[in-house]
Amino acid sequence: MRIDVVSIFPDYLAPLDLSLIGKARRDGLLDIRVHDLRVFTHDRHRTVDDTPYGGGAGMVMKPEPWGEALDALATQGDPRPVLIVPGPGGEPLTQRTARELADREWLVFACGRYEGIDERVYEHAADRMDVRVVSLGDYVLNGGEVAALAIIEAVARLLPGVIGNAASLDEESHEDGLLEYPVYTKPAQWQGRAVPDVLLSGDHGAIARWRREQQLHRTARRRPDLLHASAAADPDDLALVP
Ligand code: 6GU
Repeated sequence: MRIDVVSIFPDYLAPLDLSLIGKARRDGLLDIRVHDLRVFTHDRHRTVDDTPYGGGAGMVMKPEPWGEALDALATQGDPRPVLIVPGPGGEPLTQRTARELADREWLVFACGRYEGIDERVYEHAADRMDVRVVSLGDYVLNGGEVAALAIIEAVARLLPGVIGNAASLDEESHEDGLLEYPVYTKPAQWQGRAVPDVLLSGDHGAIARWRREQQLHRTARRRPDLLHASAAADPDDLALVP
C-alpha cells in the first residue's frame, strides 16, 4: 500500500519509522511518503493560512498550497486514491472504516491545522480522489497529524504481513462488535490476586463461555451503545447480558 501524508509539521509523522509500521516500510509492504505543505507555497513567508471570509475566530488554510500539493500527488500514479482529511467534523473512524481503507491501494492524508481547509479544496480533490473526512471521536485535537498516525496504524495492521500473528487480529475488541475479554498471564497469584479459576481448568468450552460472558458484561458497562447492535445479531447473547 502507498500512503502520502501532507502536513505543515512533517516531523509529527516521525513515529511512522518505529515498531511494526517502520518494519513494514523497511520490508517494502508500506510505501509511506511525508510531504511538507509549505513546499507548495511561493511567497517569502511560505504562508498557508489566512483570515476567514465572513469573519470569526482563527485562521483558515489557503486553497492554493493544498491544490498544488494534491495536483502534484494525483498525477503520480494510476489507482484512484482515497483522500482522508482528519477532522472533528468527519465520519467516526471505526474498525469497518479501517477495513475499507485497508482494501485500497493508495491513501492520501491531508493534515489540516487552524480552523480547517478552504472548502473548495475538497471539491477540487473529488475529481480525482475519493474524499473522506474522518474523526477520531467527539473531542478536538490541534491538527490532523495525530489522527493520521492513528488511522494509518489502524489500517496498516490489517495488511498481510504487517502483524506477525494474523490470528490475533480476529480476537480483538470491535472485530466481533464487542469489547475484548480480560486477559491474564503468569504468575497465577500476584500481590494476593488470583487468576480466575476457569482459565486454569483446561475446560475449553467453559473458558469460551466465560470469555463471551466477560465480553458482554464489559460491553454493557462501558459501551452499551455497542451491545444493542451485537445482541440483535446474536440472540443467544441476550441471556448473558446483566
Ligand atoms: Cl481526526 N482531527 C482533529 N483536528 N481533531 C479531532 C479529530 C481529528 N478527531 C477528533 N478530534
